[in-house]
Amino acid sequence: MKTPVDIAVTGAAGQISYSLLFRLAAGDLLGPDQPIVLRLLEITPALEVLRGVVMELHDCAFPLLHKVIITDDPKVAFDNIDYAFLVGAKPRKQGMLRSDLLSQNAEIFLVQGQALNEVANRNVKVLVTGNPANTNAYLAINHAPDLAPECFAAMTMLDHTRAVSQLAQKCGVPTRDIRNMTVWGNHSCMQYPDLHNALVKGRPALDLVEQDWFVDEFMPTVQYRGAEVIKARGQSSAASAANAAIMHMSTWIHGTDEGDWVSMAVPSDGSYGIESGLVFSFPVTVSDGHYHIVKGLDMNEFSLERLRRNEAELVEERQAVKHLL
Ligand code: NAX
Repeated sequence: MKTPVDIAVTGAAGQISYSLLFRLAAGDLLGPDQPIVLRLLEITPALEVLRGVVMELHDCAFPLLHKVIITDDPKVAFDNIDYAFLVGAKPRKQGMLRSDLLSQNAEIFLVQGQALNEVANRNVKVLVTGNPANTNAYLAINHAPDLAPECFAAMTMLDHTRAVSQLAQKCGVPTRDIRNMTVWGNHSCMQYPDLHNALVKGRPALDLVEQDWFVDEFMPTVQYRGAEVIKARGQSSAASAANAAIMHMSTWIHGTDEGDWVSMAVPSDGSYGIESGLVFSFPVTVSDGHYHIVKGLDMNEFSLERLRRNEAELVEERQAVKHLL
């Protein structure tokens, strides 16, 4: 029997976690022979609900679930962990300014960055899902000076899979026939789902779909998909977000397929003119547990303009939390 691996999940009593925890315990991330310890973080008032979720986890009798720890202390949650899913964040309430939301969530990620810095494994992989995900990841990186910035990423994988699915449906092919999809920028409606490099069964997507469909249907459908789900379901995306979180972390661990890439929001190294350090969604390949931004793609003015708008939005978000940096 292998030694159990410790995985932290924050916001563990929330809706995304209600799907994520069960998939982790079923072995969907680390495979059928790797036992895990789940270290679950919540705010104190949500611990009672979390106890109910943990009862259900135990009731599944998952063979791989070695132990579950619940806590409201980030240092307990992150103690010696290899993987962290930072899902927990405050939702935007009616009348709340975006800058207030940014500030309140920034405080959460400041504290969690510090705790990760103190107690997590030095090779930890930290995936920030809680919104505003890119800026929250930026905050955490800034408060974890002893961890490499490459230990962190923010989630744009749900935007990526939404984009893959839309293109596959349009072309009448299974999603496995789509390659080299890219979602650039911020996990917000500003994001740029880009078809210029996407391939459908090896053929350029833009040879198969009209430019009008790309700009007037595909792009807004992906950008506003979250709002459409809320409108229909009355609640925000949960199972699909959990799936994307597992897919992001799994790709980070096991690597990308030969000839393909995925979208991940990672600290910029200046590629495509994006300010270094900003957490920006790029096309990335992964090998040996490390992500690499895909370089040298041809970018037309339409694409560059959308990258610049995303960069400007992220700089603005950073400005709103600068008192915490
Ligand atoms: P819920 O409101 O259902 O759950 C959030 C949980 O976080 C709550 O149980 C809350 O008590 C907990 N929490 C709040 N502050 C905390 C803290 N300091 N430490 C630990 N836990 C804390 O939201 P849910 O639907 O699960 O969504 C979670 C986050 O994911 C939200 O910020 C949401 O906007 C974001 N999303 C991000 C996506 C992405 O693609 N990056 C897509 C899905 C989702 O909208």
